[in-house]
Amino acid sequence: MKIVHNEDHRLHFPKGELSGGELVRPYECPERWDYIVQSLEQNGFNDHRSPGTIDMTTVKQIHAPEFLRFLENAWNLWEKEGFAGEAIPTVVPARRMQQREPEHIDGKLGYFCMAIETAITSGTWQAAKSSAAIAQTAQKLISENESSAFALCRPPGHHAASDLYGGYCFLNNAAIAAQGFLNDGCKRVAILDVDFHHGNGTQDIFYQRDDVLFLSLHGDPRQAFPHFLGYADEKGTGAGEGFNFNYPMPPLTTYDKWKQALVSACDQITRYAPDALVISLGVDTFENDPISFFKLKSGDYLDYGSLLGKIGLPSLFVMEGGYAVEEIGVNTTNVLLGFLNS
Ligand code: SP5
Ligand code: ZN
Repeated sequence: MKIVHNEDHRLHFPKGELSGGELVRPYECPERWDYIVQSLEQNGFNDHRSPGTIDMTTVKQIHAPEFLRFLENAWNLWEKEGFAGEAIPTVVPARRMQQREPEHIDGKLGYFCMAIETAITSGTWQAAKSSAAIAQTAQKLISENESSAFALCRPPGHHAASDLYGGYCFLNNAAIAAQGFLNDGCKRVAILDVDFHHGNGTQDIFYQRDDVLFLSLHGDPRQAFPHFLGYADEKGTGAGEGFNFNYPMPPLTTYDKWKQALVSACDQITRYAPDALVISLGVDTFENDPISFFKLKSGDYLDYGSLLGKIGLPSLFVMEGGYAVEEIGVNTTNVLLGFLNS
């Protein structure tokens, strides 16, 4: 399996993440990438590729122009104000307030943000563009006949909607890849999101469409981030009705229960008969993840990787979350090994 990545992710590494009322060292850090690369190399994944340049035409099919303009300019506008820290919003357009993009950067940040733990820094836009390009390059490999590929994206993408960043995400790498598959001739694409958190951005982007099936297994939004999307009764609207599936699960969910949801999701994918499968691969379902509450063990990742392989579709793995840094490598690699040995 070809692995696509480069070093640009290091350009995005904020000093602070707002967590428990403190600015802590971000959970989403460059070491995550280092541990994954190390584990891949130890397990014989040595077919590495660098991404090509980003295809903005496809990105613009997923993200709003004003949002892309904002991401590109946010750091410059912030710096011009002479602020000492990193760019974090302080005010948001809550219920019954205007939904209009302000001119001042303080207003713009709140207008485009869905979760304020995510700081913007000088290198954020370049890192986000490279991360999307990684997903695009891996997608192209599959469209040109590889049966699978791994896009080692950082920063992740599944919380980013058409015009929202947050949850450590800026551009929705998986959604951009799915759109790339459609542009390259696929009629239908399925996105299976196995990150601990609901893929609110991906769901929102495709909620009214029937050419992309979205399924997400995640912590119940009543207890888990992102809290405001991911309920089981969200089924899609308009043409998209019946093409969105959520599997929220409670704290302390173990692999036997989680696997039942996965099997049910796999059945839906098979019934949909897509031309390609995108897997939003987060390993924050791990029992020792510092910000999540499922109880999967390292061996479970091998098992579910083989279930994904048995679906038998061209499959693109796109890296999302996972914050138990020491084990992120083995857990990620196990999914890919299980997939290849299915
Ligand atoms: C891609 C991805 O996995 N994004 C997740 C973003 C979650 N951000 C905030 C999580 C808040 C969890 N608080 C629990 C703290 C326990 N120490
Ligand atoms: Zn996550």
